[in-house]
Amino acid sequence: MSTRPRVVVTRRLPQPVEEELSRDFDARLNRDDQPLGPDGLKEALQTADALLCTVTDRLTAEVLGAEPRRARMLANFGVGFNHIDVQTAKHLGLAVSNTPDVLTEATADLAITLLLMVSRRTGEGERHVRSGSWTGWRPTHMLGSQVSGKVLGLVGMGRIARAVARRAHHGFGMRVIFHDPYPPSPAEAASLGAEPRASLDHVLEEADFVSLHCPATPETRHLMNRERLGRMQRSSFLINTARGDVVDEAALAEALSEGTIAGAALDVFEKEPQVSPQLLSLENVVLLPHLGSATHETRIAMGMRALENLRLFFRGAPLRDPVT
Ligand code: 8YV
Repeated sequence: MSTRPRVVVTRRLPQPVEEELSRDFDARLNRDDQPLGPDGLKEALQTADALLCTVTDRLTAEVLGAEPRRARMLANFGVGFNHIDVQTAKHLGLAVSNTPDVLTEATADLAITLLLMVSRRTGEGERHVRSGSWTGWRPTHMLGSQVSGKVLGLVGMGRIARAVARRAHHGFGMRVIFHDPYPPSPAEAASLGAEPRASLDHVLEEADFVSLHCPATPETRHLMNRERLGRMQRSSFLINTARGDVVDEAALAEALSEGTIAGAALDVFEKEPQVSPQLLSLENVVLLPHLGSATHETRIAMGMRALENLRLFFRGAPLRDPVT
């Protein structure tokens, strides 16, 4: 019998990560990459010492309560952990870690991708060409909004927002404003060309582009509701690479249809992988399948970071990235 800790890996991971996992642990890999579902997760908690889990695993109080539980640790592959009931995990004495830092640059790149896509109508343009509808160049065809020199409003100013600010200010000459209850130092904000605003409403009212970078918590659920979307300018755009829960998807679809705002670009949704049918029918919204951290380099780095936390835990050392 193996004396190495048993780790259930809930989804397929990049090959180098699976190789290291199999070398250092009694790793139960998920070869066919099907989500485990509540029953599979309960079984994993009952039969393994740790789970290496992802955003597709809903680790609710009910699931975590599976008895008798063998697992002592959840190593989350990802920085966001709103799919884990962290309070219950803490109460049960389950350690939880995440993978910050390593996905900051990739996610910031994707936020900028979305910003450019929605303002320059690139999704629409692609659909136009592929459908064979393009009849040729003309001066008034598919005009979008200029990005350079515009105002970017950041909701939350953590690691990813700062990386977005750097790109926007130093790359596109954008003026950056932000609101965060825990702001960066004035010196750091200045180095990013970013100015604080006293309230979220100030950011919404002033920005040409609003990009969301706050965690999904009970307090931020539907932060972007009908009223707040109404505070944005009619010519402005909403970008979401944070979590779907932060936006009231129905209110957003309404705002986009009625022209309350000019467009939106979303990488995350309230009920992934479902996307509200109204959004699917609109041209002024860009829809991506949760690709924020989806580069080879970043997904390998995320796996290695989860591995590092697992190794530390089973060595009895403090976790590098504890979230409980
Ligand atoms: C991941 C993310 O793709 O890290 C996060 O919070 O949203 C993405 O980078 C996803 O969470 C993987 O579990």
